[in-house]
Amino acid sequence: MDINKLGWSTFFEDQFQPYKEQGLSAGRVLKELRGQYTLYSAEGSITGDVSGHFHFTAMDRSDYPTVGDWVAFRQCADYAQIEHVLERSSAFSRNSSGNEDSQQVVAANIDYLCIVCGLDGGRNFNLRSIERYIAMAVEGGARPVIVLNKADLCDDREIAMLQAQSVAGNIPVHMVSAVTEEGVEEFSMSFEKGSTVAFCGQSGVGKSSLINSLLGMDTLRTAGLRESDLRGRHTTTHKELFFLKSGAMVIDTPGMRELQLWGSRKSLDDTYGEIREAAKHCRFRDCTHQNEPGCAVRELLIDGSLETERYENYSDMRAELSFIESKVDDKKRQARKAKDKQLSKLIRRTVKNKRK
Ligand SMILES: Nc1nc2c(ncn2[C@@H]2O[C@H](COP(=O)(O)OP(=O)(O)OP(=O)(O)O)[C@@H](O)[C@H]2O)c(=O)[nH]1
Ligand SMILES: [Mg+2]
Ligand SMILES: [Zn+2]
Repeated sequence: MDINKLGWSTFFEDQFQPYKEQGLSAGRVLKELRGQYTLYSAEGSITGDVSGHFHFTAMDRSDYPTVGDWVAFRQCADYAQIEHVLERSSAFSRNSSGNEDSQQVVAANIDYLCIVCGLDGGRNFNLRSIERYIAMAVEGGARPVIVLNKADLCDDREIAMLQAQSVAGNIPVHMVSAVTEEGVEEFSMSFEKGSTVAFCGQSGVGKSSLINSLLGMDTLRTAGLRESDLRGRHTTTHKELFFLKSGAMVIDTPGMRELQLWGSRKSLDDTYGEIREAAKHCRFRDCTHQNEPGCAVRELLIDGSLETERYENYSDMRAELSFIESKVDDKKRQARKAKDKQLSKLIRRTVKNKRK
């Protein structure tokens, strides 16, 4: 397949030039499983892993390749040794939520992030959770799309649509059913040739089922919800990119329980446009919109044009992101300190040697 059809662009071409001169090839990561990557390049698909040099120079988990990434690799017989990850044009990341805060890149170089919800009457349709996903899509530079799946199980579609639109702003909302396939055709036509679409959302909302209906075959494994609480069973366990006949590409991801935020506060304000606009009229420029006098955001609460729940969700996310920002800054400060120490040691040694 021609790699131009896989989302390759001048943005990647320019970065790849020096590696090309070193005899490396370009490939896109289709799948990652326990450190093994499946790549797609001009010559077809090949598996491999990152080189020793790559391990040595990688600083952070987010430096490693993820699904959707473009990489420069050396071909050794039928094995690929990945030497570089090209800079990402966009990414959907989250906080890896382990003991230490770190960026986990779920999918790279994506044009759209489909936020999939399930209208099955369980907890799989939650406006506050949609807001979190929108903020993370904006943060990573992907266009969010809200997908209301399982329309066949929904008693009042109009209400569900209105609820979704209340958080969507200008973001498109699609009502579909992977089972009856209603709305699926129109939904799939909204992605142009060569674009990459990542699917995210809680387990059991029907991400894999929807991708199966887009592919026109049952490629991906799906499974029913737990009857006791209508929660998903975490059926999908790895991320993978698939090609659609339309020329678009889709990435399936494992369901997440709750999206842990990653990024800065700036994109949050882009998600809540009305808060950003009102904030321009707050008396204090660094107003946190909590209890400062002359806060124009809290005015919106009083006159009812900003819903309390929406405001509270915003405040929670803002606090979460500030916390992460300060931790990341700490990490950077420590890394800089360590480097400075190294450098001064080196200088001392050089001066000493000169004196000898
Ligand atoms: N009635 C109905 N059921 C659906 C629809 N889409 C998916 N399902 C069912 O919902 C269950 C979960 O679907 P999956 O596709 O496995 O969900 P998923 O989002 O991929 O879940 P994880 O892989 O665990 O993250 C399966 O039993 C599907 O058959 C739909 O549109 N209508
Ligand atoms: Mg799945
Ligand atoms: Zn304010």
